[in-house]
Amino acid sequence: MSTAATDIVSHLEEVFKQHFHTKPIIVRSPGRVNLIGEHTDYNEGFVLPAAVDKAAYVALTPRQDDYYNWVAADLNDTYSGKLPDIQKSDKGWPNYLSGMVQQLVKAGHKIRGFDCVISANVPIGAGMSSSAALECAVGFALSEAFNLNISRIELVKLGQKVENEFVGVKSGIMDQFASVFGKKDHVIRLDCRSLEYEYFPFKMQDIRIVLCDTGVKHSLVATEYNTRREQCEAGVKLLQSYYPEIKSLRDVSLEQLELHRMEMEPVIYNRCLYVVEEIARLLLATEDLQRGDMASFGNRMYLTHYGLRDLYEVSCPELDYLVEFTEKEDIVLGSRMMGGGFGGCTINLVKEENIEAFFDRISKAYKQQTGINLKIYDGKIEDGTSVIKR
Ligand code: GAF
Repeated sequence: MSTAATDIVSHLEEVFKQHFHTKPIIVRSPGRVNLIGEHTDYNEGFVLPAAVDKAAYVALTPRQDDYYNWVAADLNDTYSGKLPDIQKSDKGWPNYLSGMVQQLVKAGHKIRGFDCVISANVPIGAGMSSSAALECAVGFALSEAFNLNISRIELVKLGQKVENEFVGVKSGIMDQFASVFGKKDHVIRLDCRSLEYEYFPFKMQDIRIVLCDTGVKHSLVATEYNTRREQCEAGVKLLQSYYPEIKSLRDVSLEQLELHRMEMEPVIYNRCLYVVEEIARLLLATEDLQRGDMASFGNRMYLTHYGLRDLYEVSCPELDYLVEFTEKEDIVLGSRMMGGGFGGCTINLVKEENIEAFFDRISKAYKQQTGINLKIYDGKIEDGTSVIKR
């Protein structure tokens, strides 16, 4: 374990001891980066994520009654309830946990009450999927503690349902999949239709994944996200009247889209165009990766960003500034906004020899432009969900 992880686990154990008097099982589930393939998962396309070394940690023990007690160690906050009653909370953070409990019960898994402490070092609101990490960590801890034998893929699907049915975001499957199936020094190419996946080595001596956190999270993220999904579905619906075999944008070719462009509202056409291009772009980017052509991979990341900015319209001035700065200064191989959008991080591929200059120049420029201190994270690729201690 890294020093940061060891520190979190000790803190978790300490807080657990203060609140409850038993010895918990401790599990972790990581946040994720996504190299390319954004907003393609719910269109049944491909994604290329990886789990990172920042994770949600959960310490948990079963109780003999039906009370469940959550403690958020980082927030010094608590939340309790009694099964089978599960309510949404205005506090926000308990919903990712309660939502998982609800899904487990709905799926017929037998659980009783439990005591649980959580802590995380995945930055919240940075687009690195702190919520999926929490959901999967809690689901995994409950599975282990109550011997539920939940498979990894079931855990992923339950996590997605928490977002879709409890939290209210119609998100795809990428975040939970990356958190649970992550593999050290590998990216995962996931086919979001069949859920078949392949690991690709991503350990390069001379290239680092660097995340630049804008420090902003614009409002309406969930609403805008759900709207994008509806717009994609509207495009599919129109095309289905000509091509009944089409099930999602994954099945649409550029030629079909162009042929029916005039029948679509421009905004629907733009959304569909971005997704169709991005699915094709990811497949080419994976070939770049296999050939070790990271310059070409990086160029495709820029194209993804322009698509997200101009066609899909999920970027924001802060993200655009960071990406455009790297391009103007010609200091990275590739850069783009990452995740759902409207704030959070950019993901950058940076040559080792340029790392210091990159940190220095981009931090100063961003501060001058926005007044915000840029937070920079190392996107080190780690294993997915695991038990740390029993
Ligand atoms: C968010 C969602 F949770 C993912 O499912 C995915 O759609 C992503 O935005 C955009 O690619 O992280």
